[in-house]
Amino acid sequence: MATSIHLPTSFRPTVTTIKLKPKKLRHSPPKMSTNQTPTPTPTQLITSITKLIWGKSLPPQLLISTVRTTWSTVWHLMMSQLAPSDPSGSYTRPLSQFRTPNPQHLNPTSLHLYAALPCPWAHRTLIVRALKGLQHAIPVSIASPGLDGSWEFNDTTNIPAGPGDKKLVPTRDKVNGAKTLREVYKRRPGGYDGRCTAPMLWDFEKNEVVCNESYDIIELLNSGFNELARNPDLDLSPPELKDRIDEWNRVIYPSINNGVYRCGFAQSQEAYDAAVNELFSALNTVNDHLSGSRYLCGDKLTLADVCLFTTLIRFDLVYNVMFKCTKKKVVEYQNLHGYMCDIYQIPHVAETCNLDAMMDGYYKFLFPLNPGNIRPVMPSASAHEFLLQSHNREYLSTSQQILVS
Ligand SMILES: N[C@@H](CCC(=O)N[C@@H](CS)C(=O)NCC(=O)O)C(=O)O
Repeated sequence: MATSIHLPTSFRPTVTTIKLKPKKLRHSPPKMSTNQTPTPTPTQLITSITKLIWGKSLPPQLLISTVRTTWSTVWHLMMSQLAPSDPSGSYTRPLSQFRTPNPQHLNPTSLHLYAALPCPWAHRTLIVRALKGLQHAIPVSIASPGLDGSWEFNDTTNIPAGPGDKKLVPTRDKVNGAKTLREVYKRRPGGYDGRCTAPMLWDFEKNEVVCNESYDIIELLNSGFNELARNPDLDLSPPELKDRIDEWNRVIYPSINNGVYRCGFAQSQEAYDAAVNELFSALNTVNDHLSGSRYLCGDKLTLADVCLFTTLIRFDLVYNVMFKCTKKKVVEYQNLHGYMCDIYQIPHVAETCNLDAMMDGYYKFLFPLNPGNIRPVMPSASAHEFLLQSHNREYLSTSQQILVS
């Protein structure tokens, strides 16, 4: 039996009906029990509803304008929840709730780090933990993004560990056995109803959130647990560089780290224009500076570099496309790109960079920015092998910093 599809008038240049012949099946179709009605898929359901509303011939103009209005309304609704904005449509990042832990009040042997691989803020903590040689002392559970936008624990995701099988991959919750990160936050005395963000440092003796602000956590990992660290002599925030680190952070955080989010989450053209101009002006400044300096503050890698790196490594993979940071790619900036490869090649850093998990996290889960969930192909210049190419930046250093534990 042939199926007829009637096309709407505007789609009918010469023919009004297309006859589709069903394909001959090579194998007999699976038998279904006669008293079982198969549940329709969401797409079949929507198709049936649209047929009910418009009949067989869909009026495309009406369909398009209806979908446009619905989509845009739902998008604004979702964005107002996902990415709160000020009246001009500029993204305003909510403040973290658990700040500035005092190392003197902490028992380092009862701490557990919750992180997530796509997240640039959590990535900072994984890098500092690895560089300080604290992997054995501060265990980590790695959450994956869930379909409802929250963090969940699932060690059966298909994220490959990558070359050498050494990269971090999602895990179950190793300390609380929770299904979601929200469940962990809620276990604290008094419960919790706020945003359940990663990274989060947890005290499993007190059952309490110690901190959920990445910069506080990296400062703590850098200097708070030297008695346990395998690389205690590495100081990523030495007193003599503190002012310069702060100066760079004042540029990098608003314009680059949060700047890419201000582009991607902008809810007006004006807000996007302001964010994108600020972002690329800051990238130009940093690129110029890096022509004569191996790292941001000279010969020594600091926390400011860690913070810049976690945005750079995601830039061409994700932000350039999905957050419309399109003026340039990092690979087009000679110094920034070499600098990114230089940091990637520091022992243990590449293990914290799961490029597949980063791409999946943004393209497949960050609804509603990519509703089709289609993950674009990885740019070849962002792949692991390319990042291992020689960067020729050693000549910029005059002194040697011991980075390896
Ligand atoms: N200021 C925080 C930001 C952390 C953050 O926004 N994390 C995101 C992932 S990239 C998150 O967990 N979002 C979940 C939510 O907002 O519910 C930090 O630096 O630690």
